[in-house]
Amino acid sequence: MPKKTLPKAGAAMFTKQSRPPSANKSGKGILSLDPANPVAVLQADKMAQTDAMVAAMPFNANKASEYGFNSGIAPPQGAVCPASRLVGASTLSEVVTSSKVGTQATAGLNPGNVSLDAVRVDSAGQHLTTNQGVAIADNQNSLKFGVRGPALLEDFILREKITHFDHERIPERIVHARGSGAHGFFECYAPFTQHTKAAPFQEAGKITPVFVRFSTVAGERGSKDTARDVRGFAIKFYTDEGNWDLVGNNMPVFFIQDAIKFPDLIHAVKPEPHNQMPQAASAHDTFWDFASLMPESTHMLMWQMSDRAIPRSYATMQGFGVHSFKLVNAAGESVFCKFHWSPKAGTHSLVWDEAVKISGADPDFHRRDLWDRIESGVFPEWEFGVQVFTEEQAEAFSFDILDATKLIPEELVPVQILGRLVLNRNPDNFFAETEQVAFCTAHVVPGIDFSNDPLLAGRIHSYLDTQISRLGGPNFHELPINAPLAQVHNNQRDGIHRQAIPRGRVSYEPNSLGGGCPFQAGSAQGFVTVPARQKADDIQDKVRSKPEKFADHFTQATLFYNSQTPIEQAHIAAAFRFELSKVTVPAIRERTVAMLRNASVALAQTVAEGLGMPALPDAMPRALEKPETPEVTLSPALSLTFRHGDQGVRARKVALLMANGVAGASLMAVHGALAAAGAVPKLIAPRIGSVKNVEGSPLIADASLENEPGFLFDALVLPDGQEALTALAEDAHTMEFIRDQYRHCKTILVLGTAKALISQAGLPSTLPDGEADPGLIFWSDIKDKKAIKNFVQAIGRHRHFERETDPPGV
Ligand code: HDE
Repeated sequence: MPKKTLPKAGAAMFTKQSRPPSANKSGKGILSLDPANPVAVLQADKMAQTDAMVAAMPFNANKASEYGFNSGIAPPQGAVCPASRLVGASTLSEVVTSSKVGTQATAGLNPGNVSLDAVRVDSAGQHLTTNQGVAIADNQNSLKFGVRGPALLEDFILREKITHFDHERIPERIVHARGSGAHGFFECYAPFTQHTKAAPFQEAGKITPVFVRFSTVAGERGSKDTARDVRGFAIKFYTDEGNWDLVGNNMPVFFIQDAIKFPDLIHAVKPEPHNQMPQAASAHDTFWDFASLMPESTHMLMWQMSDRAIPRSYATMQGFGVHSFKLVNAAGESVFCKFHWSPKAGTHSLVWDEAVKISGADPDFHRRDLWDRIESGVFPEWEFGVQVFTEEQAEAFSFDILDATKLIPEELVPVQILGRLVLNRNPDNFFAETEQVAFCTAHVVPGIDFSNDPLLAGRIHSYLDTQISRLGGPNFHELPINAPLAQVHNNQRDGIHRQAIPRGRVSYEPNSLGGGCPFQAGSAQGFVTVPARQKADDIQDKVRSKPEKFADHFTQATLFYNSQTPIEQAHIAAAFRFELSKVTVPAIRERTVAMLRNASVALAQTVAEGLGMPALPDAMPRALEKPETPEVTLSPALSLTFRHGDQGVRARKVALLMANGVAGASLMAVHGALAAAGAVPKLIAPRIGSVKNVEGSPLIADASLENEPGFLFDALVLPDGQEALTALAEDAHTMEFIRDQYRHCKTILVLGTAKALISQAGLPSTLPDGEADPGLIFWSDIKDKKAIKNFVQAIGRHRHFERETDPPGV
């Protein structure tokens, strides 16, 4: 839309030259127009211009366009602009210098991340001040009457400091309270204008700044990162047409189908209300009571019991928009779509025993991992893709695309890659950025629209609503992390903590006193809702019900389970066994297994045996006896192993054990090779500090066996050197270190005589089937470079599940 260029305000207002010829006439009788009185001249100018402008709008020309269906599809642009900034000015002397929304703003150009940069505080070289900017002479003592006397009420410095401290906390998010965030960018690979006019997808190479927050769902703000849980994957795109928040998860489906059940779901999974236990865990009575009464949750339960729920890193998990959305192009044509994020590093998870141990040793495991990756320049990266499909295709699917408990198999509708997401900057301040960021599913931009998914409808309301209590009022969008880079102009006013200082006296539309500004953008530039979404809805009236296909609760649960590799299936069964073994009411356990039986008899059978049930319960009655035949019965794309990524070792943490008397040369050769491959090698000794190296200068330990136990690492190197091996063997931490690495199916490199530690730790030297263990690599000849290469490749495979037994042998 062409923007009118307005004369600049400010100093120019005070010059005679800015006075239009009509000023004398309009100013008559109100001010004496003494040319020596520039203020009077200016006031007269203002009145004259105002009068002319109001007169130019004898009626609301757009009124007629507010009625009828077609007006709703293509609303017109609003009315005129003022002749100059003077007419809209609050005062005669105003100058609006902001480069974002001020007089100086250049039409069509969005400055960089002004909102954040303008408020970053750098205290280097600065003295302490109060919040009023008054220098503080003494920050050690409160003001007292005599050194041993009472403190004085007069001490405004003490009182300001304590009062601010008293109010440092804000309510945590009701769900997704625990999370971590980072800045980055989205880069478009190629224009996708045939399907969407959304700003980020308009041209190849276009960069859109983003802020991303990952989270768990059930735990409180200080809870552990490695709980078995869904992970939030929320992205705020600061597009040049406003903010777009894609608030998704690391799983493509959800537990429930209608927003009205969300408070029930969350009440069931959160710590039980009488004793606030358990924290960050679904393994308790109320969750499984609810879940087993809601058979539509079966598909999501499969995902939640899979290794997806215990990711190795935020950087190694997929992301999904979950709901069906719409893409809209410049011609107003629309298609349905699903959004996907796929990690370039591959999808990798923890194993349960490891996740439990990590939660004790490092509850910040994922937060630390994200921070470390970005600080060390190993930027997490994902490819962004869409599944695009038409309404006609959707109607023919065996499932309903408005049902958030269903996914669209990639084998049915392939994912088209549109660009990449890179996270390259940690926040400066956790609270100001990660805690105060406010994602809202209602934040969409022209080119993106909603589907009629009833779960999404509730979310469109919920997120904006929740920010009002969490961030204290309706102006949370003005917090720097939430402020769009695009300009904001509307007639919303006031409210707690208002930052913007709107100029002028007009705060309504239509107006003529502000020259009609800000005016409605019209369909050419503004957001227009796609009129037709689901044809079936048009012929129905108000109703509280669900579409018939929503009643198929099990077909896709079966699809997911059957598409997993045997090891993934075994993990799912073990997770059900663990969770249900924590349920104290036998009838809830039985009901859940009866429900599972509808998805997979084999799974139900394994779980029943694992729970010591005498017999497999009868299958739960189905809501829909004869579901439609699915288009796809096996979807390899649903297995974690399908997305192994580049199989590199970047950011993988490798422990190199050592003690006094270590043979340093071979150990440091491995260290060098790992670092060169992008891994993070760490020297671990019985205590931190210097360690005697029999072959050269002492080595400095990065951590101790006690403060960074084995399960925190992706791989292990056992050193050569008899004295060191004896010292390590005497420390039980070493044995735990080695056993955990082995049990969690990680790669172990054994240098020279360290072979002895393997047998001392009780590790079998072959796989259960007698084959060689590809994750157990022995290296005796330092000149043989092949062993290191094998080691790096083996780490790239992430795990050696061939080794795994249930129960574990080691
Ligand atoms: Fe959320 N959800 N949700 N959710 N959700 C929130 O918003 C809600 C749902 C998701 O990092 C809350 O700011 C309802 C699905 C993420 O800040 C709240 C329903 C998906 C985050 C809320 C859902 C999500 C939230 C809590 C059912 C995946 C964290 C604090 C209708 C597509 C965003 C807040 C962040 C957070 C409501 C279901 C993802 C209360 C009512 C499905 C990633 O507004």
